[in-house]
Amino acid sequence: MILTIFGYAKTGKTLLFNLLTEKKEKVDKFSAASTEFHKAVVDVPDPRLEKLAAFSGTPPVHARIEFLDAGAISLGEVKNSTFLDLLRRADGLVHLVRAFADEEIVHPQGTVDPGRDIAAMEEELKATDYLTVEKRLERLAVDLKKMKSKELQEESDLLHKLKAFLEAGKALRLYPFSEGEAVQVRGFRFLSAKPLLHLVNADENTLRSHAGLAAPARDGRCTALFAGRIERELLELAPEERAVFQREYGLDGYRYIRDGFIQTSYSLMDLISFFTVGKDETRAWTVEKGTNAFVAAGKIHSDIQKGFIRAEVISWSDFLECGGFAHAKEKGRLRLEGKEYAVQDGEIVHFRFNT
Ligand SMILES: Nc1nc2c(ncn2[C@@H]2O[C@H](COP(=O)(O)OP(=O)(O)O)[C@@H](O)[C@H]2O)c(=O)[nH]1
Ligand SMILES: [Mg+2]
Repeated sequence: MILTIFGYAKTGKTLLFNLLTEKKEKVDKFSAASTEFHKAVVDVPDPRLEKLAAFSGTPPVHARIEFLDAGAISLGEVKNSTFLDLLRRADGLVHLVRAFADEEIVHPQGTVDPGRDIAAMEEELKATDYLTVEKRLERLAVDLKKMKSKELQEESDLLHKLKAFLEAGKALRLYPFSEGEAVQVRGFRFLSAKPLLHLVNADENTLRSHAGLAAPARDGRCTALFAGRIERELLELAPEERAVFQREYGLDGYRYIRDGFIQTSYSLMDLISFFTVGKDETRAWTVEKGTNAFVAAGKIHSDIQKGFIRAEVISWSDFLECGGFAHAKEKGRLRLEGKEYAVQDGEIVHFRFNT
């Protein structure tokens, strides 16, 4: 899974990237917006997996996420091709918005106004898709004049609908694509169709005043708060000291980005984790919510899917409470499920299959 971080210059994107990936890319105040980008693949932290691995005595294998720090964007500039590609590649977009005050750091729009920036960036994504649609429609019009084609005509009809949808100011993630249509437009990798997280980078003073901006995931969009600089400073302290300073900043219940971010993105993108506990490894797998046992089996290995008999299922906490598979079975806590069973977040699944 790929998540791309983007936003105006100097919103703390690279700082966020560093916190998420434990990298040490340069975070700077003055240099002009750079066009370089950063990339890192990280393990998805999951305390449940760690506990299961400790119990089973096999090494934990985490799910992985690739983070791209796409660098700064100016309005009307998404069309820049390298940048656009970094956004298009993503399974989800993270828009980092500035809400921290700092007179030395110039905001490209002159003032700090996260609500305005959120709206502007959403417009930008839609405008980029609009251009894509328009360009393709022009091409199709030329081709359709030369020859009749049912396929091209269907594409043209659909794109006209999308164009109208965008003209009405709506993001494509709200468009009711049929399964066939979704396949038809997949190649365009529309930006306004991607799950979108607005992450508002505040400081200790603005954190509370912007609390109202935080909104849970809905329709593939959500807004969350982050306190970049304080977080980086706090992480440099020893844990005991950290608690003291956190209290001093009035951030007692503050959730560190490393802990909260993944969960926020998983719920935004409707993803869940299930686990396998085996002889060689204890492993986390990421699938879309509602994925059935048969599809989940295929995620692990096509042979497991082909020979699928049943899935033995138990929640991770029941598994630990019972003391492993054998005891769970004795106690009747292990469930037998068929192909159609929708795997739930945090379940351990043991597939029985014919070889
Ligand atoms: N005061 C303050 N400064 C921050 C915060 N987050 C980032 N910065 C500063 O903003 C500048 C730009 O940060 P950087 O991560 O390089 O921004 P980018 O251009 O979005 O990648 C650096 O000087 C950071 O220290 C914050 O929460 N508060
Ligand atoms: Mg940067």
